[in-house]
Amino acid sequence: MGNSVKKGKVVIANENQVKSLRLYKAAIGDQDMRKPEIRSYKIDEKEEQEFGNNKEKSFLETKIQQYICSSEVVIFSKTTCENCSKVKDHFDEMDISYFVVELDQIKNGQSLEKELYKYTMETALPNVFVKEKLIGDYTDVIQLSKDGLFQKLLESKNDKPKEAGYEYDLIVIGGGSGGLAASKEAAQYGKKVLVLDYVPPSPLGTTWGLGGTCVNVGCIPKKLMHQAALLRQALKDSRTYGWQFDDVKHSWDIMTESIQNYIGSLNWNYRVSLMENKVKYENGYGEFVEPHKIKSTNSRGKVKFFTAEKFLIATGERPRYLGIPGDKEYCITSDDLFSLPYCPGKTLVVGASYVALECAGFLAGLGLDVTVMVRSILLRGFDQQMAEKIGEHMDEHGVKFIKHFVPTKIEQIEAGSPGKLKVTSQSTAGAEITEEYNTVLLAIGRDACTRTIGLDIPGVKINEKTGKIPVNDEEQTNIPYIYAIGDVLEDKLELTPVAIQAGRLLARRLYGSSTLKCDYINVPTTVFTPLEYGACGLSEENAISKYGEDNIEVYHSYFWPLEWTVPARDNNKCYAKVICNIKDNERVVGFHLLAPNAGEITQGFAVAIKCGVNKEQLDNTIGIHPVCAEIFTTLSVTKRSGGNIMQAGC
Ligand code: FAD
Ligand code: NA7
Repeated sequence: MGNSVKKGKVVIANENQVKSLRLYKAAIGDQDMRKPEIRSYKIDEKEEQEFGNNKEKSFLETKIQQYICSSEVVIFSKTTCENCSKVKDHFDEMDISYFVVELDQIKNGQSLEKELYKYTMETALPNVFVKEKLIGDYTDVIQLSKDGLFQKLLESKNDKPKEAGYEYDLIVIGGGSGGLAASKEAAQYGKKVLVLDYVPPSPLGTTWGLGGTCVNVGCIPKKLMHQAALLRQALKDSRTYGWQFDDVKHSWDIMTESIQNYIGSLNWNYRVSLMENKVKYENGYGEFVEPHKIKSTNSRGKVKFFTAEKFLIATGERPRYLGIPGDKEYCITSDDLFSLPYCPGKTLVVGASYVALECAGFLAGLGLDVTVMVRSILLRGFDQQMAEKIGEHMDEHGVKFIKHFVPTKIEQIEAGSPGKLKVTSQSTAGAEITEEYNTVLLAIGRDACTRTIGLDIPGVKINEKTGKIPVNDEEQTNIPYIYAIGDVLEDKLELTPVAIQAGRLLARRLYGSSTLKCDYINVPTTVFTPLEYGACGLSEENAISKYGEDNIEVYHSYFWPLEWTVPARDNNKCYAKVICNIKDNERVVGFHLLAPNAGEITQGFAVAIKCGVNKEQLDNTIGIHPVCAEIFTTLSVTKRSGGNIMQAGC
């Protein structure tokens, strides 16, 4: 072989192959692929099993395509082949990362080798591909290196999608918090961007408009219903402040209509803003049909196809079901609650994480009879002392808790709006109970929408158990031209501002000159239970396991908001706690607050924590009187001391 790069040296067997090859060539083109971070990696066990079970030619073809696309440098090799070892040693010496497919280490590697031959016409291994082009074998690589052409080839860039035959620079699957932010940002750099958004109806038929979970069935309607519930408390308090009124009633219909009208305006604004930013929007369900090609299917079943150089998966999550008789027929989830056309009545909320407790909190706050069924603990993953205090407060305000039970059967006793349901549940110790409710709301977690979007076609890896997508610190999946952000990510926080930040920064890195990565540390958050819980940084449990109990100091105090003193309610139920790392000048590593408007307060302190605030600086800050947040400037009692933390006066 000569010393030039060989392009498209392929044996064509039949017309179909010509077509698929042409599509493939058009699709892969000359991509701007990043150097993988891992020096070299090999096929894992799962893929090995796939080979064991699948000898279909199309499967092998797809696999070869995936491997060739999977890294800038790809080596098809055998562990027993001398030249293969030499080429790997050569790349190691040159400090070049590569993806190696060891054909003698995978089941049916022989079948793969035969299929590979049709691509390369090379009988001898290794077969080395660089930027998806066949380079040749060991001697070709050495020759290119000697001529200084190998490094040039690696450094060469060509990111013109049209020349490569793509319609778009970027296709974003999912028009929620993350997808919309990323698409608009990418378009700011003059990139041609398509967003696909589609909402498969819930089992009860609920669906909604553009904007994703947060706007339609998450943060926005949740916070507004929380506000509706807080107003009831404010009405109660207002009597001691002199307000007089009779006969106050709440209308579920008016509340949901007002909230849904507002959401409708947000859906419209999103569409307008996509148009203004010249982002193409397609109301279709997206799935990969080829490594660089997406099929979009709309609600009438009409199908369109689109190609792109890069892809962003931002498909979010949908509520999980129990998998017991009657759950999908009769239960609702948060996807249905916020637009429910009738007041849910006596409600059982199943689950004990933040979605469950927030919904239970505002339903009870609206005056409904609410029970929460808890399998184990409240708010898994959050600071458990705070979680317990939230539970106590809800309990004192009328929410019932059934602990250590799970539902086993849901039966309809009476149809209606709402109807009547009989719920059979079993305790983790074995006892069975039954109870009637008008509505059963499941809030038992959410599943990532990744299993039906054809991710196996380009070869994007997901965690098989959770469906979540692992990415590197640049939100890049194992397939270099495919990225993922938001709730689909493995081990990342599931919050709207996190998805938005990750999406924006990704677009800036891909298309601008930015190198800034999303910082997932010290992200503030708030649980909108009746008594709001704001947190930033580590829980006490995590601080102890990270630094050791002796190395942290926990300052804490109860307090009584001035506004609650006149109506004489909830004395010393609000609570503030900061966790400091003693060995780092008492730097604040955990911030926790149970208070009205905890979200507003926590946001400000999150800035301080990001700047590295320590206890002395909190103490030296003059408070604003009389507000709840001033408690953080006067914390003096440590948990270790066991001192009195009840607030006696102002
Ligand atoms: P999403 O916003 O879920 O968007 C994904 C979009 O992709 C959806 O529109 C989906 O229908 C669409 N889609 C899926 N598959 C396809 C496909 N194949 N083709 C086309 N489109 C597809 N976060 C906060 O920060 N604060 C809160 O107070 C808060 N409250 C919440 C309350 C509830 C009840 C819930 C459920 C969530 C809440 N969250 C909150 C979490 C927040 O909503 C999510 O973290 C955020 O929406 C994630 O954004 P995303 O872009 O990853 O996905
Ligand atoms: P989470 O945070 O996944 O929590 C699920 C909760 O549901 C948790 O309390 C679980 O109890 C409970 N659960 C899970 N399975 C069951 C069954 N089968 N029966 C009874 N209880 C169960 O879910 P959320 O819905 O609150 O929030 C998910 C994301 O949505 C969140 O991160 C936001 O982005 C929005 P466990 O503690 O496991 O015993």
